[in-house]
Amino acid sequence: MSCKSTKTSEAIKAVAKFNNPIITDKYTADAAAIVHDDKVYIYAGHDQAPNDVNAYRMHEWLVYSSSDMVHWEAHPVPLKPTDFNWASGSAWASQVIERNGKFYWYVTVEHGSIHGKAIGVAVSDSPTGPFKDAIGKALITNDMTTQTKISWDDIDPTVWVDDDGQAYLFWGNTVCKYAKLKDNMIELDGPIMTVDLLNFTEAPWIHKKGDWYYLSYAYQFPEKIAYAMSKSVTGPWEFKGILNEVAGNSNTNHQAIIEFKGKDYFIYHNGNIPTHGGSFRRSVCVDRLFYNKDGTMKRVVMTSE
Ligand code: FUB
Repeated sequence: MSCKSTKTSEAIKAVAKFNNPIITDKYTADAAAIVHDDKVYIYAGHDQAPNDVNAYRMHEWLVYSSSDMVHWEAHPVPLKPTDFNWASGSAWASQVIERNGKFYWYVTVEHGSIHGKAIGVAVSDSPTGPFKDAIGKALITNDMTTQTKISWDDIDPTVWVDDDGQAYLFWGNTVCKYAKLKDNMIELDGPIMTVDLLNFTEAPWIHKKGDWYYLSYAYQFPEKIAYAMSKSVTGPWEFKGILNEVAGNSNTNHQAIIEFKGKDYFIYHNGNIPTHGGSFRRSVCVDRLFYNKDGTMKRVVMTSE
């Protein structure tokens, strides 16, 4: 993997560009990130498609950590779809969230016996694992009865724990869905609702800054990242525009937004590794994110631009 630039968190101030992509020894996609004990952890799917295969081949997720957003440490493979004995494969997009001293990892996988993608949950006492299946079955399965009637509409989970302790799961392709989670984080607690978002494709991500909630998502196809804002995690959401243009050489994009040591970061992927990089051999990147005084986010300037 690449380890670039100077040491310590002071490097964050000094480095204007991140020499993207930040990981170059493996193809990585769909990064989610958390901050824990002064470190950032990035969880990514491993794009393993051979150079002559233009299809997703994703057999494991990876985890990297950093104290300065510049030097990234690779940890042992923490989770695979085969760790869910009801799943058949496909390490698609995921998100880890910490609650009550445990780390819950919400993942997209292919279900082994119910046609289509499903969402599972793994749990660990450590952000780097080992993680194990927390339920023994899927949290969300595809029932082909929703508005989209596609087999991959139940993908891309993101979880938000609100200030009152209520946790919410957002997910979806074509239609953005959400539901409350019980305190145990492994059961839904109420009906599945939908959010009406302009040109929603997939990849919802919830974050909060001040008293604004942000719902960013992959918009159209090839995917840009757009976002909406609200004063409540349950909406109503107001569309605010494009945050990130189509990232180089990849039809998909998938974002994570975090604040770390007083600075805001936009984590995403592109297909820019020379020769074989592309939509099925993607690479995680990071760039700074800036807010306007009214809470809206400035368009992210990718260092590859
Ligand atoms: O990596 C597989 C799928 O591509 C993800 O689940 C989507 O968000 C898109 O990035």
